Formats: sequence, C-alpha cells, structure tokens
Amino acid sequence: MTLHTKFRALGASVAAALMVASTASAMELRAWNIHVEDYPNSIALESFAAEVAEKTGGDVTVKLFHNGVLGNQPDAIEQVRLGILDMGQFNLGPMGQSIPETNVVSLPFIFPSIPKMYELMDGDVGDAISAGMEDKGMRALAWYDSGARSFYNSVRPINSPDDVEGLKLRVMSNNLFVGMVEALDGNATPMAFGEVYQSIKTGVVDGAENNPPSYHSVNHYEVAQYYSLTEHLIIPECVCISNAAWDKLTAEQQEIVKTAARNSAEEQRTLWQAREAASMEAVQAGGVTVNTIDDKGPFQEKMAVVYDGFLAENPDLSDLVNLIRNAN
Ligand code: GTR
Repeated sequence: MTLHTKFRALGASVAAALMVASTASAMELRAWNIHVEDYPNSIALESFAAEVAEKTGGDVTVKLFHNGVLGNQPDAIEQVRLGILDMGQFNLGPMGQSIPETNVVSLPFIFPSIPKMYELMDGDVGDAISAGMEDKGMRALAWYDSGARSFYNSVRPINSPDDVEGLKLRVMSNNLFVGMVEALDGNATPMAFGEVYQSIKTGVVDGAENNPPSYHSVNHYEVAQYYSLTEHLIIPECVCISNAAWDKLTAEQQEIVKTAARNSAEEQRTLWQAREAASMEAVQAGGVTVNTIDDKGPFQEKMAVVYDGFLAENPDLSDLVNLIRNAN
C-alpha cells in the first residue's frame, strides 16, 4: 500500500467513524402545538426549528406537530413531563394542576399590563416558575405572549359581574378557573380547547373565554357573538422541553436550543401584536359585538375569594404572588 492509498483508507475510515458518531448523536425533538399553522406561535416555532437545525448542523432537529394532532393540552403537558413527548408550546393555564408555581400567573388580574408581564417573566418570576417546572420534569426555554383573555358568549354582552350570573362557560382545565367563574356566579365547565366550538354550537355551554387570536382562529366567534373585554387573565405561554430530552443534548446544543427559543419568542411577540389587531377586526367583520369595560374594579373585587383560597392552599407561593402584585 502506498502512503497515498494508506492516507485515503485512513481518511475513509475516519469519515465513516464520524458519520456513525453524527448519526448516533442526531436527535429529533417531537414538539406539540395546539395552534393552526398560520398562528403567530406556530410561525415562531417554525423559525425556532429552522435555527436549531441550522446551528447544530442538523444534529438536532425539531419536528413540529401543529393543530393539536398529538392530543389535548393537559395530556401533552403530562407527556412532556414524563419525557414521552420532547417539547410543547404550552399555555401555563392548564399546567397548574401538576406544577403549582405556574398557577401564580393564572390568578385573575395579577399582571397589570402586558409589558409588565414580559419584564417579570423574562426575570425573577419566569425563573421561579421554570424552577418549579424543572422539579416536575420539564423546563421553560422562553416565554410567548398570549395577550389577555376575555369572555364571549351567545347570550348577552357582559358589562358587570351580574351579567355572568347563570352563564355556562368553558374554562381551561384548572380548578382556579372554575373558582374564577363561580365567583362571578357563572357555571364553569373545564373542557379541551378542541371541543369548545361544537359545545357552544350545540348549547352545551353558552360561551368561553380567550384572547382575540384564539377566539378568531378556531371560529368560536361564529357561535358566540358577544365579546366582552374583561381582560381578566394575562397568562403567558412557554416553549418547554422535557428534562429527559434536555439532558441528552450537549452543553453546546442546549445553548443553541435556548437561544433559538428566545429568538423565536421575540418574533412571536411582534407577530402577536399584529395578529391581535387583525383578529379584532376580523371578528367584528364577522358580526361580533365587542364591548369594552371601563371599570374592571367590580370584577376584580369578586376575585378576592379566588386569591384567598389559593394562598390558603399554597402559602409557600405568597412571595411569588407578592412579587408580581408589588410590581404594579
Ligand atoms: C389559547 C392558548 C392555547 C390553549 C387555549 C385554550 O389562547 O394559546 O394554548 O390554552 O387558549 O383556551 O385552551
């Protein structure tokens, strides 16, 4: 064997070894998403996936499953916690049942504004919530915006708490939201997002509550044409990864994944603002009557019982609650 062929043979075996190594370390992260493909969150997730693939040279890829095809949100949260699913783009609302810290941001009227929510979630509050998640099997890589949620129904506009009396309203799966609606003398039905349209249409419930983009994107506005801007919940969302998947990444890959998630959150927040305005226009063009509520005081007062119950059950979370409240 000439020296030249020897080197060629060596080169080939090194290349083969590298290929084996890179196949062995190649990892596909399966990611759950509830939203339609043109939703701000879905678009931002696509950018996240593209950045991860590019920066890891294809060693880590993210396979996105939009439209909730992998199942409902409460189940998907459990699957990510258990490492059955690798990632999810979750609202923190349905996480409260298994991760108590996330419930703090599901308390009605807790954030005074969206900019304040960004500031707190990108700082100590977000870190405390992510630490709570880590104890339960997953971590948050970045926070997405989900605006403010308001009530909509097929019966009447809501101007004061009295107008909620007797209305059957769907809420996300979390006892806190049942308590919230009951504090207004309404009847709360926890239900998966995917079942809400049909349930309103057939009169199983009179309405629900959500932000303008979701009210619009899954056509709830067609069957519940009174949209009353109570803006009672500002609940952020996360790009979350299971601890099991996270631990399989190298330190360098973890950094890439985290940075890509943060970059996608910046994009999502920008897209969100535009989408909110567009959704408000679209639902009104679709026949919805929107009413604003100048004085939310009477709604806020009714929520004292929700706070009292929550703090009695979770005294260890009072510091976190106060951290947000004192930022007002
Ligand atoms: C949306 C949110 C979803 C889901 C849905 C719901 O605003 O982005 O993750 O939580 O609300 O009402 O179930």
